Amino acid sequence: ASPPVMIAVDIGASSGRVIIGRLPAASGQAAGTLEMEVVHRFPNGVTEIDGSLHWDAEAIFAQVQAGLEAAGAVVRENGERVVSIGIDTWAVDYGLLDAEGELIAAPHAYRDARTDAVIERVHATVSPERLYAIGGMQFLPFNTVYQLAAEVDLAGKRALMIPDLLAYWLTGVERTEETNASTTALFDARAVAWSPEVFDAIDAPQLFAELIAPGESYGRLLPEVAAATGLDPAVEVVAVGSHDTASAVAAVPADDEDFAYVSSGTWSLVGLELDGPVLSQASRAANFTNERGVDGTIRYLQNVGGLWLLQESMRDWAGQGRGRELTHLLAGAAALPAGPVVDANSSEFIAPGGMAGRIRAAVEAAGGSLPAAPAEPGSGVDADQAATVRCIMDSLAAGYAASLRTAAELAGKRPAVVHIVGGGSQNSLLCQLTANATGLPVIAGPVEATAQGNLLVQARAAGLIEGGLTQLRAAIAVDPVRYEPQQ
Ligand code: LFR
Repeated sequence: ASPPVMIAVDIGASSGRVIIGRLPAASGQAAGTLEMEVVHRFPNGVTEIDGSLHWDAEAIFAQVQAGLEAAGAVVRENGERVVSIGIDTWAVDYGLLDAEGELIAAPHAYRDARTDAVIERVHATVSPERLYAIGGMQFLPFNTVYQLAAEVDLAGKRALMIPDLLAYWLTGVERTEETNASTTALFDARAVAWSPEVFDAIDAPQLFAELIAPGESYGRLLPEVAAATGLDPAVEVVAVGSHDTASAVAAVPADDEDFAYVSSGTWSLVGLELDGPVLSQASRAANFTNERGVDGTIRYLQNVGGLWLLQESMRDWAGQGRGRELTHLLAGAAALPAGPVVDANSSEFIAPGGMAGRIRAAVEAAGGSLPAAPAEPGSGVDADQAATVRCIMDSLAAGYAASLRTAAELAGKRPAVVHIVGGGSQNSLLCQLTANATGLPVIAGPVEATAQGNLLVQARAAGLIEGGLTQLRAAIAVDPVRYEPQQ
C-alpha cells in the first residue's frame, strides 16, 4: 500500500505554511521521528478596512488551497497517500456567518482597538472575578468575549474561530475545536463546555458550533475542494490543537522532568503544563491563563509581548530607510552590556505602528534613556538600533523569568528546565539571557514546534503512533541546543 502522509496548515500572524509530515515506523515498538517537508509558504498580516484591522480570510483560504494543491502534487509524484489535513492558527478571532452559511465580512483582527469601548460595560454585568472563576482566562483586551460584545447585531448569525472557518470551507462541517474555544473567555474551564452565563452577560446568543476535540474528524473534503486541489475526496480534515500555542506546547521535546516552556514567536507564551486549571483569585491577580492543551492538559501561561516588539521596530526602521538584517541587529545587541528594560507584558505594545518610538518613550518614562537616532544614518547598525534591540531582548528575558517564577509559585511546581520553541529558539542572545534571568538551563528547539504538534496529533488519529503526549514528544524531530545560566 502507498505510504500515508499528513498535511499541516500552520498559519501565524505574519506568515503561513503548508507542510507534509511523514512518520516512518522505527524498528521494534517505538515510532520513528517525524519528517517535515514545507511545500508552500505565504505572508500573512492584517488589512486595514475603514480604519479597523481585519484578516482577509478568503485570501488566506486561497493560499491554503494553493498549498494543498502543491502538497497533492508532491504526494502523487512519490506514490504516497494523504490521510488527513490539520489546521492551526492564532486564537481568539472568529468569522461571522449569515443564515446561508456565508461569511458576512472579513474577520476582525485581535490587535484592533474596537474593544476599548466595551470592556467596562462587560465587567459591569459580569465581574472580572466571576469571569475568571468560570473561564480562567488572563485578561487581554482582545479576548473573544469583548470582541463579541463589540458586535452590533448578532441575531441569526453563527461564529467560527479562524481554523474552524478554514475547516468549514474545506469540509462544509461547522465545529469549534476545544483548545481554541478555551481562549474565548466564553468557555467554562471546569465543565469543558460553553458558559451560558457569560453569553447571557454580554447579551449574545450562543452562536458557536458544537465542540470537537483534537484527534476527531470534521469530515471529508468537499467534492469541489477535492477537485480544486487535486486531493482525494476521502481525505479527512482532522482537528489538532487548532490554537497554534496548543500545537506548539504539544511539541515541546520534554521527557519526564518538570519543565517550563516559552513558545516564542510573534507572542511569547510563557508557562507550565498542568493537569487541571488554577482558578484562584491570586492567579487572576497575576493574570495567568488556563488554556486547554492537547489531551485535556492545561496550558497555564501568560502572554509576554514577544518578537512582535522586534518585528515592529524593524518595520519602523525600514520605513525610515534604515532597515537592517536581523542577524546584524542581534550581533549589535549582543555586543552591548545589559541596559534598561520595559514591561514586555504591557498592553501599550499590542497595537502596531511606531514601535521603536514607543519603546523609547517607555524607557524614558521609567527614568532611563536610549541613544538618539543619528541625523545621518550609518551604513551598519546604528547605536540606537543596537540599544533598542538589546532592550527588547533584556525585557523579554526579564518578562519570561518573572512569569515563570509566578507560574511556579501559583501552581506549586518547580521546573528544572525551560524549553524555548518556535522562532525565538534560534535567537541565541534571547536563549542565553533567558537562562541567565531564570537561573535554569534553556533547551532551545524545535523551531517548527507548532507544525510538529499539528502533525503528531494527526499521526496518532491515523494510527501511526500510539500513546499520550510523552510518546508523541518522543517522535519530535529536534537537535536541541542547551544554554546554561551564566552570571
Ligand atoms: C500566538 C497566539 C497566542 C494568542 C494570540 C492571539 O500565535 O495564538 O497564544 O494569545 O496569538 O490569538
